[in-house]
Amino acid sequence: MGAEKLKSRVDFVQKWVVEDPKEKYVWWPSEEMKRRAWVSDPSIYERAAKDPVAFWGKLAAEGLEWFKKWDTTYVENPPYFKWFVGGKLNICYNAVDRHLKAGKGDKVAIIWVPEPIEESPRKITYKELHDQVNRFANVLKSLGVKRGDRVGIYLPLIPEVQIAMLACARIGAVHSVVFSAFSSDSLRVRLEDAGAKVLVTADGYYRRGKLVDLKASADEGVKGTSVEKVVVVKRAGNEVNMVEGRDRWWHELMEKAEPSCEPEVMDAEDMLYLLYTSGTTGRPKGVIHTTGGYATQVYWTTKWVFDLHDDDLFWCTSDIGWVTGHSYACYGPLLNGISMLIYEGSPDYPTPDRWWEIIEQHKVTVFYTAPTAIRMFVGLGEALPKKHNLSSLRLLGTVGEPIDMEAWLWYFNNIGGGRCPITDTWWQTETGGTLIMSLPGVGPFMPTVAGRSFPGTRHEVMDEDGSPTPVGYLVQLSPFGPGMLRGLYKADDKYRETYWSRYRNQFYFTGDGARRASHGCIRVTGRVDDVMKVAGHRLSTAELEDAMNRHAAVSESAVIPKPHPIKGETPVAYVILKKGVAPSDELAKELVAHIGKVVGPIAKPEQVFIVEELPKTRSGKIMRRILKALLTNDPIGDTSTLFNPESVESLKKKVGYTGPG
Ligand code: 6R9
Repeated sequence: MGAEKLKSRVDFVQKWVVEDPKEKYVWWPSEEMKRRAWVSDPSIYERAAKDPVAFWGKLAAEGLEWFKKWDTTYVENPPYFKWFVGGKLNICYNAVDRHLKAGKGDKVAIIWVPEPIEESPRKITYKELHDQVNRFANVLKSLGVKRGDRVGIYLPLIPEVQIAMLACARIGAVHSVVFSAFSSDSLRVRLEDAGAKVLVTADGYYRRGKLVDLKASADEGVKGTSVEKVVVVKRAGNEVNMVEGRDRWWHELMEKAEPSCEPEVMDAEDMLYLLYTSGTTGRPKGVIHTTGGYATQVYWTTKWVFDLHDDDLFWCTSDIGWVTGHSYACYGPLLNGISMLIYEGSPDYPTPDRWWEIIEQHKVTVFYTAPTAIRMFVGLGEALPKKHNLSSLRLLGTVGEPIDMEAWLWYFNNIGGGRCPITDTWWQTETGGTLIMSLPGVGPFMPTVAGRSFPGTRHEVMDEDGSPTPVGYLVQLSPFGPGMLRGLYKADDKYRETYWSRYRNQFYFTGDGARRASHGCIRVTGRVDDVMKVAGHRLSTAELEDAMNRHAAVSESAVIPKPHPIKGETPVAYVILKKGVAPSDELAKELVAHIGKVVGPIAKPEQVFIVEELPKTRSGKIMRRILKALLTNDPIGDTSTLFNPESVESLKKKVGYTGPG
């Protein structure tokens, strides 16, 4: 689609060309959008900035029901800070009971769409959700789970996942959800670190029509951990091995459970959940989120960023195993008492227009997905969405990685019909909720540009020394958002080092690079550390190297993210074999499969190069910059500091380098 044609089709918005050619188009909300939006007055940014702490205090009081009001809104002792100190609440009570009290018990909370088309979608009202959550809370108690205990959740995207999370929150237990496509090894590492007492899992689930035997992975994953009981949801009906005394069926326990469970009175700063995420080391880190601040931030970001009203149907396509699923496919929508849709399966199964069919059928109004999915659909062509009536949509969102111009315009045009603003939301597992975006009633909406700091938060683009600069690192300034992580589980040194050491505890370092854009906006350009985003999934090179080095044939490895037209990035591995091991194509294939098994299928390297040597500095550090340039055919640059500069020549041949030298 030519830019001119696009321009003429968009008549509801005011637009102009800004200097930066990459930001050729800027859209503003229509009058109708402004009228409907919760926020349409841009002065909110200045008002919030005058006293951000008071601003958040007001939001916390308005958005949530507290059992006891807090004594102090914000206390900061960097790199630690607390919100709503002394306040008491229960997030499950706020997400469920409150809506029953308000007479909204019959409203649909969750529409669940199963992958197999023969199965009917399931609708769960707030009243039914309340019943299920109360029962499961009692189930957890009967299994010995107490306030503060950790519960592992390893489930596909079925409503039991939200029920289990809310039930944990109800009794003050800490949930730790593990992505269901992660391997048993990945599960074990997370369960071990969290010291989980109970695991909630399922027999199996469907992915692209194929049955995945989840219980078999769960059985492997709990081996040697502190898990005492396993609750199994019957989802796929596949044959499973139930271990006597350890494993119990969800439906049997639920049938017998008492239907009412008082919500625990939690402190605002009590831990709500752990979510493991990839950092710069081999082991994933347990990001700690607490109750009051997180609830406040996800409540308000859901409401304002997705502009949700009572008649909306919100669909966030993220799996629950990621933070996006936690905040926008569970807590955020439910805290707001709105209806949300969740879909179990693959976007293109059984037909490549499955998503658009779901939007049409259920009349989804606000749709939130990842650029990687959009890029996949760009490749499939415009005809697919055209087959469907997508006129119910009024707002679109993206998350997970920078969105390129082409994907943005395609999404805007073919899914949003040129009507719907796109809010490009920047945030991280660590920030709990989205922090940089454009508000739909305020704008502007610019391809490739995330937007402005959410009212009451501050971000800056800075150089190494902490001075503002047009191109540099993205940092967050005090007061730190209420939904921010409060630490890394049992890894305080790592917490200080990863986020706070660079700017001596003054600013939070995000790990992202960024540029200042027009209209006070920020364009986030991607990670500057060893974190990769592969099809929107966060992985670390160190984690994959660690897994690779555990293979018996491998002596050393380096995993490098390579740009990929659909996935954004894809891992490529350089491997040195142990002495006496003969290289072969079979072995390279086996190493790919090995990563799939040890980490999960999403982490499989696209290529494995078996090499003799890796370029190293005299101090023995692998020069990743060179390994990357070899993959992207960029200039290799200075090799004079290398201990083994001759290694580069043989690597060039190996990877088929065609760059300038
Ligand atoms: C929510 C989520 C965090 C990293 C983050 C950044 C990238 C997320 C983005 C974006 C550009 C956006 N990222 N949203 N980059 N524009 N709108 O994705 O959390 O999995 O922890 O990843 O994702 O690099 O640092 P998480």
